[in-house]
Amino acid sequence: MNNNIFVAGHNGMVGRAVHEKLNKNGQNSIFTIDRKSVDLANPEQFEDFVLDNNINEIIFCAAKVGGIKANNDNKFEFLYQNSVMQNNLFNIVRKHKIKKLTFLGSSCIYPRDCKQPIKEEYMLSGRLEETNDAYALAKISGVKFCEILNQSNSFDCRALMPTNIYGYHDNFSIDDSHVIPGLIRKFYEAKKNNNNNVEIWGTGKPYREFMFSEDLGDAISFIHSMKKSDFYKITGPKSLINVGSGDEMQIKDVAIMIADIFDFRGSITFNSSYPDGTPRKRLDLSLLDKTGWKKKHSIKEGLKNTVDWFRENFNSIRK
Ligand code: GFB
Repeated sequence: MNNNIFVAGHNGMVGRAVHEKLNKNGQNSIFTIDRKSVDLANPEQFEDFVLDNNINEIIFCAAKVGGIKANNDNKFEFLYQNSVMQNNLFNIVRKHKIKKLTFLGSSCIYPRDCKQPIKEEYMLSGRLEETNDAYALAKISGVKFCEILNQSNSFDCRALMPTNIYGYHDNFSIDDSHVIPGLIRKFYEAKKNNNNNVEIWGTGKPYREFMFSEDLGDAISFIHSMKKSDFYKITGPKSLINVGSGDEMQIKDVAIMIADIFDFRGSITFNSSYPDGTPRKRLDLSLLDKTGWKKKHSIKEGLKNTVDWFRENFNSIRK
């Protein structure tokens, strides 16, 4: 049977990567919609869209996302907007017996001082990191909805927890972005303006695991298309699976890599009045490995591709 798959959030970095990947694969009908036409926070609009298009599968990449500062400064919005969209999603999945859902969370659902590498079973085993607890709580509720729905055999809700993502179509603003797009923007501006110093937030000591958006898009479409029995054999009914790259680095070293791509020869300073966030969140990828999926890009390639894309699209991108 041909499937009508709705990729929610196709204008965002991750949704775009998934959409492009599915379009290349080509066996199913892929549906997308702009926020101006259908607001996923509006329950009637969301439900009508699903019914009008006979949607029977959803890949849910729509979310309010941002870096450490955006998350910390706007907790209400991060909790509220993500909760409203997700509550509508799960109500629709349940009411209309949507055949398959792939839901995306984030590695920040795990406790701040979690044992490393982080296994899926560690969710809710300790306190959350404060800079992103609001976003994390919304995502934890999504994981829980998946688990609850999967208690009935008629549902198939897969909860994927990606690590820190970067890539094409990211948000390259200084204030709201994640670290890689933020630093790309800073080194680019410094080079352009002959500025000899770039300031990094925090101490530069935390570790992060970074994944290129094209690899995540590939992983999501791979996992979404797995047979139900094969997927649950790996995850069990909880359906929670980490998605990462294994490319873990200290922030200061990422800064040096980006500086090198720009051939920046000035100094890098650290402003510890900004928060570091969680010290480390390396994902355990044993379950992902069992699916047979493999990443295609090293961090070096991913960063180089992203910087090239940023340079080419500087005039039209979100800043
Ligand atoms: O990427 P990032 O904002 O997110 O920050 P988190 C990672 C680390 O980079 C932190 C440091 O230690 C920052 O202090 N950093 C250094 C910078 N310079 C910069 C800069 O110019 N911009 C930014 N943004 N950071 C987010 C969560 O946490 O991770 C979200 O807030 C989400 O909820 C996402 O889960 C994956 O990794 O700290």
